[in-house]
Amino acid sequence: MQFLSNLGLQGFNYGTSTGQQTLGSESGSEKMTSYSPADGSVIGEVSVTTRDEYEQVIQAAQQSFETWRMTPAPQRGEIVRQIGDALRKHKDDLGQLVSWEMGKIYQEGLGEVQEMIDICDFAVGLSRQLYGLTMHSERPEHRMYEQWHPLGTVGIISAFNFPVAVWSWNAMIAAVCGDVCIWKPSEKTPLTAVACQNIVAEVLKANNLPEGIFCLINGDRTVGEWMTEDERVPLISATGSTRMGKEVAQVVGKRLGKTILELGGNNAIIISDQADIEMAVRATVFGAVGTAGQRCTSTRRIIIQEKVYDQVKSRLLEIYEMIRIGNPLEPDTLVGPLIDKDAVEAMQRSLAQVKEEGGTVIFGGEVLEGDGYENGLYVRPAVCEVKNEYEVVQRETFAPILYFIKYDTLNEAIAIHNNVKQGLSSAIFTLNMREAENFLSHRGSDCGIANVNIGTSGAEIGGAFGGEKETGGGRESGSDAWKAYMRRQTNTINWSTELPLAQGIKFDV
Ligand code: UN1
Repeated sequence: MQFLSNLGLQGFNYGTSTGQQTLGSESGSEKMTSYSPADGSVIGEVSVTTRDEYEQVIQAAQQSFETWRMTPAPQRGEIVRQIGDALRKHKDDLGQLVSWEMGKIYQEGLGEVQEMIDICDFAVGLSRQLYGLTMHSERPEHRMYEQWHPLGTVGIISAFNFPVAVWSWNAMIAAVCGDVCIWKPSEKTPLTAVACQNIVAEVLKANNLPEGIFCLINGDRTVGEWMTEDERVPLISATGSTRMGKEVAQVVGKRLGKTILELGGNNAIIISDQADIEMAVRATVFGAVGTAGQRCTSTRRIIIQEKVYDQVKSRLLEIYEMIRIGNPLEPDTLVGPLIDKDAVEAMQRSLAQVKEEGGTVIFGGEVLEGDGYENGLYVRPAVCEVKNEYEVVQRETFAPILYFIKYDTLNEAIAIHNNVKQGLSSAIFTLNMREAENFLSHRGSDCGIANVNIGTSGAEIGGAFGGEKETGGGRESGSDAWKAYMRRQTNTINWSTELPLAQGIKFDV
């Protein structure tokens, strides 16, 4: 596996780092093992962060913040530009590692690294902006404006399914904003994180930057909790399940810290009888089986107008028959393995529940056996006919299960669409402009992302990414999501010779 050594990875890897420096010792460290879901083989070991090492990381972060916040934002942008270049250089290797450690196909691994490159470019531009507003004072010869200052240390908790891109959305934006970061990646994908840390280290070294600007810690939830409980970390950005997000929100909320939460989705596509059906079906397939249904934007439900229901169903099943499932690094594969045994079991439980609640599994769902499938993590994507109100349909199962639901009127479709607890991504396929605008209007989709004639997954980095309701309300990546990484300050400057009070108050002393 040439890509491992190209990324500076060996059997044992330090999972705690303040930039270039690694903390811990090979002999003394507790270790966690990274397995490839592709074939169950061990890829490497990563040391678990101890409480002492965590303290050292926090202190390095706090110290480096003193210099980083005083580095002009465009110069911070220059560092991020160089990180983007380093990622370009390592795109193939990192794409392969993402694929090998997480299980998504190589094309999607490359796409993920491209998202990192894109966010670097975006952040570089942003580093010359970070605009505040000016406003007019009610008092003569006074000036009012607002400016944005860095927050401090940002804690990033990321999930296995986008093991590197989601970190970069947070870290690169935070970096140009003048913040320093501590990243705790998923325990399921620790090596991709070490690889990113190595790539960043090249740039830090070339620029003689202090330790502490980009930090890495590793471990289970205990390690995550040190950070969420820590008052020295003013912002926690967490991606993962709604259950995890609720816990993080409570712990951080208790100390009145800030959070950005990007949690579960239950994303649907409405397919109208006025849709380009072929286009709708193709978008559905990518959304439902891409990344083996393990994106938070994966398409979980399709809500189909009854006149085209049979047509959509037969065309979709035709394509599902042809989906090639296998080793994610093989160029022909479209669907790789699920991340682990727990994910396979959760999928099987959900399919059993579909039947218990009165639905039908009309295609797939089985765990594959035989050549290449020995580790039991390969499943055939499933299609089910259900009712939206089933408990199982209301839940996000992180697996390739697609639910079919029928509708008559568009109002009914939108009601079904919104009648779930999550609110991340959504789409309508229709060539009718009135239907499309209805879906995008105030009475339409209640999600953070709403698309017309494209699917629910595969968002571009330029928009703000995140969703409503149990999805957590946070926004990351593009648009003005950067504001969450800074603190706003309103400034009023008196350049007159008087001291007038606002609201015309007289207070003569
Ligand atoms: C995620 O699944 O956590 O929109 C992020 C998409 C990707 C990001 C998904 N750009 O599908």
